[in-house]
Amino acid sequence: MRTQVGIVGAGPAGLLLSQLLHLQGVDSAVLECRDREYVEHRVRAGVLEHGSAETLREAGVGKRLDAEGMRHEGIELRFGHHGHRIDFADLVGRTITVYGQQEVVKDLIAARVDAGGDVRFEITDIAFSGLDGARPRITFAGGALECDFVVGADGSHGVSRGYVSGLTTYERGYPYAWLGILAQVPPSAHELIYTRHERGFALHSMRSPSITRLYLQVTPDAQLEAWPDERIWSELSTRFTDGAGFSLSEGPVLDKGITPMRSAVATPMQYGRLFLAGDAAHIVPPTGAKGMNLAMADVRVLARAIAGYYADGRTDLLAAYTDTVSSRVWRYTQFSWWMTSMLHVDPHGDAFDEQLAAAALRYVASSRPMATALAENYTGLPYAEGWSYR
Ligand code: RFL
Ligand code: PHB
Repeated sequence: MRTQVGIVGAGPAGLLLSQLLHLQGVDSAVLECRDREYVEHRVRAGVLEHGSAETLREAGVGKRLDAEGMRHEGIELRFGHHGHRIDFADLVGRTITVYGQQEVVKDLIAARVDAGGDVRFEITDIAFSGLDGARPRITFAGGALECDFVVGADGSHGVSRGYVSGLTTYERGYPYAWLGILAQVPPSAHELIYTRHERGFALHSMRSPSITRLYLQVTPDAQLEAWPDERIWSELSTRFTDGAGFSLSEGPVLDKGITPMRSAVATPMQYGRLFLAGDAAHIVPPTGAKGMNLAMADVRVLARAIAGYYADGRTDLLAAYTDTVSSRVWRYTQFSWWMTSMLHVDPHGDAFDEQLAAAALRYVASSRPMATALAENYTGLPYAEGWSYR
């Protein structure tokens, strides 16, 4: 079997790449180890930057996003018993769209399948060979695929990154994790609320007018068994309510999970004919809502570079891939680290750390330039080549 681009992983990165390549006449096959049901129901990110929403529209998968996605013009930061709105529309003239990652994944799979695209599920034991030649091969249980290029879009636990020789990984762990729930109850506010309470961080988000998404800072070793629903609601309520004249609506919990927090950037993001995209190459803690957006930004650059190779025989865009994407990767790595440190309570921190975090939050709440910097990063930096994909 042959294809032009063999893509490992049917997450936002792999699927969007396959779709963007298709629009430019380049064939690909997406190989995913899980089944379709699993990837379409994995609850994860929820915030699309201005540019990610535009990219999805340009990729031809904007219909349900426009009908069901919730456009937000700002977020609230809550600390020291007060809430402060960061007005994105006013500060930077851009907005975000709240739309679940699993919906993005469903839309992209449907588009690929409708166009006769090759997306294969439950493909296991993936291995690569010949990456430094012109005909790399992907082998897997029961088959093999010969390609011109291999893309590792297999997330943080994937196998692709292990094939990049001379890889350096820059990493930072954090002394906390997020416990996230999805609840069958209308959101308690119209916008996202990021709260720093003395007991720890909490986030109010949503998926639809009837589904709320909530997160709670917990210790990195926290176990779900220690967090029955009543304890979660009680802790969320304490952290959100704190003198703010706000009451949190409760409802049946539909999904529950604990996510460790980590920053990591691997470089180079390529080796021979192999290119890494999305979480396979870098991880950010979720506080800045950047992971899925960064994955999409990588793929825009990669789709252009691969299309440039087929259309004009260009190899310069491919050679420059790591350098091209690195500045956004590090910008968002710094932003995500900053949001995370400012909003969480470090269990090993002292009173000095506490004062620093409070000072950082007060500065954002009181200074238009600082609020603008937050808004600029949160709504997303423009792509180097401008907003439009084509
Ligand atoms: P994914 O989505 O992990 O997809 C990788 C795919 O590869 C498959 N795979 C393999 N397939 C074949 N062979 C193998 N050996 C394989 N190994 C793995 C996997 O099954 C999977 O289907 O990576 P991708 O496409 O790079 O996308 C990245 C995003 O998923 C991730 O950055 C975000 O979810 C992060 N994130 C957020 N990002 C945002 O932009 N905004 C947010 O609001 C946001 N919130 C979040 C988040 C992540 C969270 N968790 C659970 C990690 C909130 C949370 C709680
Ligand atoms: C979400 O809705 O899942 C979400 C929103 C904002 C974040 C992280 C996750 O920073």
